[in-house]
Amino acid sequence: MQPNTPITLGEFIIQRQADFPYSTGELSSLLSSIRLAARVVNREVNKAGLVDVLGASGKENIQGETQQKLDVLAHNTFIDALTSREVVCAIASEEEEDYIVVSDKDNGKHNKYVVLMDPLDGSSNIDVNISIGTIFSIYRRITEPGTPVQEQDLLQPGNKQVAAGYVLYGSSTILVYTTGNGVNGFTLDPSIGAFYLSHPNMKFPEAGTIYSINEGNYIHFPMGVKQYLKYCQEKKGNRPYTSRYVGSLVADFHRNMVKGGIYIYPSGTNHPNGKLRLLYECNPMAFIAEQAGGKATDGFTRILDLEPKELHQRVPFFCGSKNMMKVVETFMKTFSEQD
Ligand code: P6P
Repeated sequence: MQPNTPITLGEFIIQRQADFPYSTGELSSLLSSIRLAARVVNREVNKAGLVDVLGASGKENIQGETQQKLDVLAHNTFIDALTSREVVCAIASEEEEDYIVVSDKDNGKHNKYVVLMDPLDGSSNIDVNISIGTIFSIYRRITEPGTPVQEQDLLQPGNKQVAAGYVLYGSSTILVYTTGNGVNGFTLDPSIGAFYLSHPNMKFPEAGTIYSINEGNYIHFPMGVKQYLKYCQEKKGNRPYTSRYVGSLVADFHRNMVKGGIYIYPSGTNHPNGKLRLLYECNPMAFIAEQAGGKATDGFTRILDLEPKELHQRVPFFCGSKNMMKVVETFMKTFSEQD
């Protein structure tokens, strides 16, 4: 190993655990299981194109095995990895209507954490080779160890998260996460399956010029968003705004966090509560955004303070550089009476 080789994700998790002397290692173990599943999903995502090239009907993969839809495969991979480590009592996934009880037993391990996740967000982009992502959110259970898991263990406000992160399967694969002490990004070296610290202490630039929104929905937008877009398009000066929208939340979010920008999926006449899910898309991304010095609201209220009502609840989502968020929220407040 070269002397200046960056620290691996595994070493980082252990190092950070040492920072918490009372930590008993379960969260570290949980994060390691996510690391393992990300490597497996990355391998399958990178093969997806090959299946299409071989003209497989999508029913068989190149080894003749039954081809699972990639998002179901990602779901199963993360579920298997999380349930094998005995530190998770329940899991909620975009792919399952109800949450999965892993175990109620109080064996001193099982009773600690719940995980909510979108195993493969933006999977409609797979067949056009556009980046996709996994999003995860981690809480401590509320109910007593050894008692049955209840919905309240899953329906917690985002401000109770103990960790959150995403995996972006892009030109390279990067795992970005926070445990409430800043945001760090780890890039996968697929040749040896190690994630290396490539983006230490990530910060949203306070200002930015990129806005990410599906302008095809313009006629459905609230007046505040329509006026904000007008402002962006008329903004003169040496840094005019740029529209960048991949159609994959993790890709748009990550680019905006690196370069400075804002992502908006507002409510509209076609999406009365917006499209994105509060528990396993907005809350984890909002936790990361705030830890990186950014901001996330539903246009009016901090995402992390929203009280969840049901597992797959949708909310409007505005997230990004603080200065851009201030401007769009001013438009939302000013024009909210006109909707
Ligand atoms: P639209 C993908 O389906 C997703 O949940 C996000 O990843 C993405 O930002 C958004 O929906 C795209 O939605 O309506 O613009 O196609």
